[in-house]
Amino acid sequence: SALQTVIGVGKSQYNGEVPISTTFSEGSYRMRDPERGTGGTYGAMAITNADGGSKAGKLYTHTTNTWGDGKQYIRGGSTTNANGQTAAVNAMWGLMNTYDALKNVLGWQSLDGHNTATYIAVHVNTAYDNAYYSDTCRCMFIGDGASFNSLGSIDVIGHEMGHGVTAATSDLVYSGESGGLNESSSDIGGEVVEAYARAGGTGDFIPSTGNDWMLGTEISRDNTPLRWMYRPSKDGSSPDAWSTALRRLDVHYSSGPNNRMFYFLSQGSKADKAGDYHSKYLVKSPHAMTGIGTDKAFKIWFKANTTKFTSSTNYADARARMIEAAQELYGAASREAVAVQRAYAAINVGA
Ligand code: ASN
Ligand code: ZN
Repeated sequence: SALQTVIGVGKSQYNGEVPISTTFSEGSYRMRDPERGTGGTYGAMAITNADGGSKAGKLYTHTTNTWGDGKQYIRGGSTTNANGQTAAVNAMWGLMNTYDALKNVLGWQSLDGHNTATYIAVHVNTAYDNAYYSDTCRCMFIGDGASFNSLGSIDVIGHEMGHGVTAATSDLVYSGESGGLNESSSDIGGEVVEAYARAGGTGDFIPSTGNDWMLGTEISRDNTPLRWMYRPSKDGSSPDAWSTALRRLDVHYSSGPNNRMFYFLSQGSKADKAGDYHSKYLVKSPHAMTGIGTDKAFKIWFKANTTKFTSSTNYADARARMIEAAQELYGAASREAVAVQRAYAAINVGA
């Protein structure tokens, strides 16, 4: 595309005023970014307005390059929040950071690694409490929420984009243990992008701090996240460790143990002791371990999911492939490979 990216001002709902990528043509600014993806439906990474429908709708355009007002969109409300631009700002900011984290840290471009552009449609359906990825359009749909606030937080967008990466690579089947791993891969992606964005979104490294290890904290109206990676059972439905019962659970619960594995791999864990029941790091002795940091943990996970997993990979396979990935990246007898083994042992997979 001959069009150049112009940086606009976005008033986001969860991250204050943010710089967002747009282009200018035929008298208006358009929410599209040809520097973060080519081809696809819009020839660029883009944000569209579904305006209460279930289809992608129209590309966002505006007469000036200042967008949104930072407020929750209320359909038919007295303030219509600058035509719902705030949700578009949220989406573009989340997508820019997700794209940059994958490219700058891993050298992976867009969903498929080949820079095929994706897009997000916002204001999908009415009072819609969800967000999802569709492989048909290689795009994402985000609702305004009813019991939640607008679902465009960075971790949710990183999560949905993660489904696109998985669909283009391992294609883990979305049920049973592979479904739990598919979901966990998206939760991992969401938290990693959150850490990346909070560090400024420009480096080539995922920091080990900055994210909260909970999915959907910002979209919650009562401070209750959707999922807790450090202790999945806090949601009342997810197990903290693998068992044979796991395969029958909803994929958003069977993801729990692998989420916890990733948390331990990054942050480490401490041996159980009486009275320490609420520790994030609590784990049965002898599986206490030192974490290797989020950057390395993510590089190992991403390599395993995109080059080693198959559609039917289960928890035991994932452990074996993760050890292989760590050995290839950091050495056969590396502490990183041992840490992967320990992190899986801590969730009852292998010894
Ligand atoms: N938001 C959900 C997810 O991405 C939608 C679904 O159940 N697939 O996991
Ligand atoms: Zn998901």
